[in-house]
Amino acid sequence: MKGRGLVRAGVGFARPGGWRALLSGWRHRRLDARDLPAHGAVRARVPGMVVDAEPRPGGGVIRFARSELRIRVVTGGAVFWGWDGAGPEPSYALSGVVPEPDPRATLEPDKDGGWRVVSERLTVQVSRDGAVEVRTPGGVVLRRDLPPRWWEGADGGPARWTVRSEVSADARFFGLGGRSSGPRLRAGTYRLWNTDPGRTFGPRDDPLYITMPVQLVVADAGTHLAFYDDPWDGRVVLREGVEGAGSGHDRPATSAVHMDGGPLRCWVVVGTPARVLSRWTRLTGAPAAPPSWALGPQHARWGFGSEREVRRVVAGYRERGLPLSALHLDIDHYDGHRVFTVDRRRFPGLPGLAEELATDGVRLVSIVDPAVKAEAGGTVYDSGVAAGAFVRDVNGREVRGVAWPGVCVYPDFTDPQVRSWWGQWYEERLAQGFAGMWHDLNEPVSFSVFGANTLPRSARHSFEGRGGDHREAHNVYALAMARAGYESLRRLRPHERPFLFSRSGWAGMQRYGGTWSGDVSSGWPGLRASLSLVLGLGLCGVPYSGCDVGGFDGSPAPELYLRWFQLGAYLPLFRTHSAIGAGRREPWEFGPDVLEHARAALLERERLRPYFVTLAQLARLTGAPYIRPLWWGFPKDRALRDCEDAFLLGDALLVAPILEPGVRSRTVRLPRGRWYDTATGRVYEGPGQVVVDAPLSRIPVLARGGSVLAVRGSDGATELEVWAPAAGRKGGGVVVSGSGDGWGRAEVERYTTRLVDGEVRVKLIRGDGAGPPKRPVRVRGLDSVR
Ligand code: NBV
Repeated sequence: MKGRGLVRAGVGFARPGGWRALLSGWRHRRLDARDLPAHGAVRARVPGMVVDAEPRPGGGVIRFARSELRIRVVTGGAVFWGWDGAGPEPSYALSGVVPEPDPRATLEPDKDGGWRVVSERLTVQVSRDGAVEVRTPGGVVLRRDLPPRWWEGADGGPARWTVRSEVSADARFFGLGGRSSGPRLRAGTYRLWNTDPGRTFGPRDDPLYITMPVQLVVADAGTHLAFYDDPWDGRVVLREGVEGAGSGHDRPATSAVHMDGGPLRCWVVVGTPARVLSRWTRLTGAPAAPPSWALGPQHARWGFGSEREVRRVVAGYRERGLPLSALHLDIDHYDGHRVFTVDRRRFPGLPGLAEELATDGVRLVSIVDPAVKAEAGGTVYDSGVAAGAFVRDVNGREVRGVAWPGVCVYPDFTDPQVRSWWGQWYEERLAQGFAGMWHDLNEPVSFSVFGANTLPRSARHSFEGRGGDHREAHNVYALAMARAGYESLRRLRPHERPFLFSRSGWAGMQRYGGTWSGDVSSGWPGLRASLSLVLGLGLCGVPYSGCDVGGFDGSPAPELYLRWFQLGAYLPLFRTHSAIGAGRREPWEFGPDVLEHARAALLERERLRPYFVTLAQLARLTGAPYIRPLWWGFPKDRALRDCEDAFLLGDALLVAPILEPGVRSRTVRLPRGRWYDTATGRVYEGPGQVVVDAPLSRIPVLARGGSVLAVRGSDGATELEVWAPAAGRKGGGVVVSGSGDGWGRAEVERYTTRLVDGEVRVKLIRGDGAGPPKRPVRVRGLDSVR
């Protein structure tokens, strides 16, 4: 980690703080010293030897000398196990309904004195001393958790625990939230503590705003996801495996999870990547599908500063014929940086401005910070005090921190009443004309000159009435805030799908909305980090995200801006944004060539809008992220597993962004099948590597032979773009439409494609057979194959 030193510096903007941040850091440290038990001398505990076992639905309880293990296989290929009596609930990650135990799973003794739970899709083998293996029905070991160790807290403090797991030597790790290097996670230590890095970040900065104990493991033996459902602070140490290490034996890849407290419980989901994500999002909740306008191009800036400037920028888009779907207002539109207020001098008529922009098809989105200025007489503060909404210390006194408005207090979103209290304030935002919410600084951040830039670990939280402290609440703070916002928007605007995205979060955050990169640094490494982050989050079940196109700070060179823009156009959240004092990010600010190429990217994004709508709905229905690593359909292809510089957009497209300066062509690794360069029509056969052109005007995008994708035709109606299948091969695709921005039923159309006598036949699959497509069809690529 570079320079995560004592004093945090801004990037062309000054963070507030000074003596306040110094004092606040010092106070937080004092509170923790007073209110948290110190870790005394402790001895490690292991489960000991097996004693007996008792069947229960889906598995059973296996008792050991010093612990007990509950195992429950649930329907559809997932298994839960919990040590020391831990059950699946309470959990902030789960969507509420714990799936039914699989009635066919049976608990059986094994010949070595251990036990196993056998089910249709997996077997869980438990050794006499408490190692837990997950095996395929064919007996191949996917994961082996060695017996855990606990360190009981002296003075009744929480027990820390460690689990070391082995997976096969060829396995690759993905996930752990939004990480800046990857998406493949190399050997190293990854902390599980949501963190504002306090400055812009690049590829090696870790941790960042979203961490989660979710690992996706892809190996020849199969794919699985392991989730240790524990929000406490912790770290994961990954080590890569070595095939044929010493005397020809493989050295397994390993993961060691160390947690500072909380339950030791784990969910494992096995299957193909698509199945795993589907199962995972059924457990933790379907990803919210944003309204279709949130799939269009968006623009933000910290520091528009006035209504006049907003009008000027929006007019700039209109006059140049550049599509724009939403414009985001940052904290500079607040009165003195106070949440749920408006600076009336600079923004005298917000609802009117919103109406005016709406006539241009532009929605307004508002930033929402959780910290509330601690000032008697402040409307939000007074109402929060009356509602008992703010986080307190052990003695019941408000815990104060420092954020943009100055000295602040923090709502306790783990309290259901506080969530409803907070939610009422969204009415104020809607009344100002905002159509969507952008949650920021919810790690949560309290500026500090030293120590952690968050709340003290001893701060008390409600935990739905159970009680707990910030060590447990920290990582779920933003998730619970997102819940407050989402539920309130649903109540206030019951006929509209909420648009909400949040900088921080945890497992399950997709239920309420999406996220974005946060303050990615403006440079080529930042561009690469953005892609890693978005891909990695998708594999954790959070499909809707994007990055600050152009980077948050500084002034990107025109080429960097353009390449970033061209990548951004294929990410779910496509938004230009930058810091106060940073250079401009409007496409016309980089010269006429960049403007023309950016226009092409914007128009292509709009042409693909029906495809993005389809992907948003498919993410909701199946958990499949919009953008996926190249190995998605071929997890056994090792070359694809290591490929990090290209991705699939849905089933149909492969996008190969340019991530370095001066590059005008690049190699692209292709998964199996036929691929067309969508710009030149050239046809390629995968698997393999090809070199494709990447002039400044575009980044390479390839279409899969046989695919069907929904695009916007010149008359605005949705039509089908069909890429010719290879002779003798079938293809197909799905179009989901019909739900607009509301809750109407999404209609799913399934198509098949075939090449017959040199013609492409497209059929709509219906319950009673197949029929003609419902929409105009445009066949592409046929010339290349004739
Ligand atoms: O609200 C100001 C910024 C925002 O523009 C950015 O996108 C967030 O990630 N915010 C962080 C707070 C200040 C950061 C220095």
